[in-house]
Amino acid sequence: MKTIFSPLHAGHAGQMELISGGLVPGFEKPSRAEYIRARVEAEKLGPILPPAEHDIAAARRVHAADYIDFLPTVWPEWEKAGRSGSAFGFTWPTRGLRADVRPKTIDALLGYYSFDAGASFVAGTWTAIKSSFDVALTAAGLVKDGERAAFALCRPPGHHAGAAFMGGYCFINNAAVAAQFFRDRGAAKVSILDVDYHHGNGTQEIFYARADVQVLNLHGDPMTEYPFFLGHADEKGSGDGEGFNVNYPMPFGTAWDGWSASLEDACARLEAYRPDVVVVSLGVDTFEKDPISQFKLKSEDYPKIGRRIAKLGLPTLFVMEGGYAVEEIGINAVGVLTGFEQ
Ligand code: SP5
Ligand code: ZN
Repeated sequence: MKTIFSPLHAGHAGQMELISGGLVPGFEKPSRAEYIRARVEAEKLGPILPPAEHDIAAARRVHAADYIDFLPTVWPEWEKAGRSGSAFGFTWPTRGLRADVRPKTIDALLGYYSFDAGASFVAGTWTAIKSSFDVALTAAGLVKDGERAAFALCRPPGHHAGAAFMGGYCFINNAAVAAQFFRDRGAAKVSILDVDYHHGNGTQEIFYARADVQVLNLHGDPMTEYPFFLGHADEKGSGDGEGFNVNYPMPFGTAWDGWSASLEDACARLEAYRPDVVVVSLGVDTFEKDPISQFKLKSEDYPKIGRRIAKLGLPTLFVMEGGYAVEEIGINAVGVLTGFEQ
């Protein structure tokens, strides 16, 4: 299968992250994408192609226009305020505060448009976000034009980004943009299968009231794992979307046996839904050596994920999400893809 990749991701570098009581270099770093790209080459998965530039209007199909317009302004406004370092918020409109009034300063807006301090900006961040969006849409275009599958090697990732907020290393929800692209180009139904260790809260929020995009999510139980405030089993969709959101929260320590039982159930529901196309939010932070996660999948398990997805027999777009054990991230992510092609 073809891989779409942009070197522009590399400008999103050196951003800091608040974790376990300290400000540390972000786990979501450029070497992640480079290890994956190198493994795509080593395994001869197929050609690696650059993205075509796409109109940002496609992002407004799933995100609020004011949120999308805000993103390119962050770093310039931050510099205008005399700042350096990493731009992120520190005040959030939680229960009891006003989220209906849009504030005016960069500090306030960063809080207004985020749910955590995990999506911070440096000088090259907007260019990287835009390139990641272009990567997703270019790969989606290949699948729309008849390729069995394509790999969008997106960085930064997207599944924590909601209609009007960033967080969890995510800014534009690449998988959601791609799913909407398929809908807008004639697909009647799309399924998103999110196998990242963390719940894809942004993807769930975007499609929660819709029956035309089924969202299946396998992840660490939010009672004890980030993003904490969404991803429980009783979240099944609302209104027209009732029954089209399915969550599989799993406890710390979950290994292949437990995890693959959830995958099996998700695949059965996906088959029953009969979508025209599948978007896989491909995170490999389920790996036993992941530095911020608590599942126990082994490298030998990833090709099995790919084989199960291939058995669905549907056009499939893989969109890169998380995975922070950088030495093995290429082996694991590309393992899914080679498993798919076997
Ligand atoms: C796309 C994606 O995978 N985003 C993940 C964002 C996770 N951010 C919060 C991580 C908190 C980890 N806490 C465990 C500390 C272990 N030392
Ligand atoms: Zn994750």
